[in-house]
Amino acid sequence: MKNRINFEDALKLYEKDIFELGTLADAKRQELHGKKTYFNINRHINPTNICADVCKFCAYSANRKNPNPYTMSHEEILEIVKEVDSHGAKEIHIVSAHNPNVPIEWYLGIFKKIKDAYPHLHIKALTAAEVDFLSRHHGLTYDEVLDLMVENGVDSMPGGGAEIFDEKVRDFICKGKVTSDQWFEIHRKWHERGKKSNVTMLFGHIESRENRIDHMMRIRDLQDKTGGFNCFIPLVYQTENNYLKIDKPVTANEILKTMAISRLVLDNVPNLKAYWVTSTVNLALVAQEFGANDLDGTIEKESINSAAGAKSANGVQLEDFTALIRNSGFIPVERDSLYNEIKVW
Ligand code: V47
Repeated sequence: MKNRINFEDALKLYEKDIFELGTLADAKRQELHGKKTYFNINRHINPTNICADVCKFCAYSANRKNPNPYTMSHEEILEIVKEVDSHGAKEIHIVSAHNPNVPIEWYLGIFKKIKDAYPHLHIKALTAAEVDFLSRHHGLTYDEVLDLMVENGVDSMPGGGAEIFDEKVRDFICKGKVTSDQWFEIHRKWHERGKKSNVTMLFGHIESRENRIDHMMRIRDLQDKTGGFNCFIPLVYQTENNYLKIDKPVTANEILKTMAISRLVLDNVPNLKAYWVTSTVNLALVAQEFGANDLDGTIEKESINSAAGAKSANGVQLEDFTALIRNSGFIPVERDSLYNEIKVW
């Protein structure tokens, strides 16, 4: 592609004045999406917090700091889905810890049960980290796990488990979990099945600016080959209740610059999500001026980031959310999980 930003130039963008950078990212956003800001009506379900892996940044898994292990039954999960379906949710986002005590049927059978009862709901489920765990724990290849996902009704994959792809940082924050190469192998295989996925980046902990740019470049490379990523989601590290000792949270200035740079570097990824759960709603609204065109959704309940201090445990009200987007000068557009427009609010 012509005029692509290379690694060195991307890094230099951090030295620009924040508003100048915002203007550049906004131009790209406007070219792709105008003033539209997408969101969906969704529900996050986190069915177990028992985890075979130990990620230093995680406050969600049951461990010494958070000793409240739980594993939901399929009936409990279906009860939640029934309720959220009645509220008009269009997407169920299911992400679990890596539970070695349940059969693979517990992980996969629930998707089929949801799909059979609610064929209109989009199931976004299983991060590449979970796929890797299921493959290792149950002696299956990645292809076998991915085929089982498709057979059981998973529609798309969330972007979790990406963390930071730089191997040195990754080894420190989440040693033993899916490697960066494996993470990309799983998403490549998923895309080869004609399916879409998202990709995240966990930042604001021990990683450097170089590590962030390297992360973006690796995403851009796979996207050139498959075109399967719908959305890039920079996740702001939440500092509470976990084993990474980071005293100073990353500044709003650095968050907005990182968002803007990702909009410019990831020229082949159509959507940039400001995930209000980790950035706060206020900063997510400002991020609309710095390249972000998607604010995730109403969520209803969230356990992973709220365990680490985010104010997201109970989601956000639809009317409040759309009013906030509109009052900040953007057009709230409800989308489905594949970014087809449903309704302008
Ligand atoms: O991979 C864990 C992150 C992710 C912390 O695909 C933390 O649409 C901040 O991937 N501070 C799971 N983040 C959530 C996720 C996601 C969320 C929303 C939308 C989508 C999507 C995907 O949560 C994990 C990890 O990177 N996480 N602990 C923490 N202390």
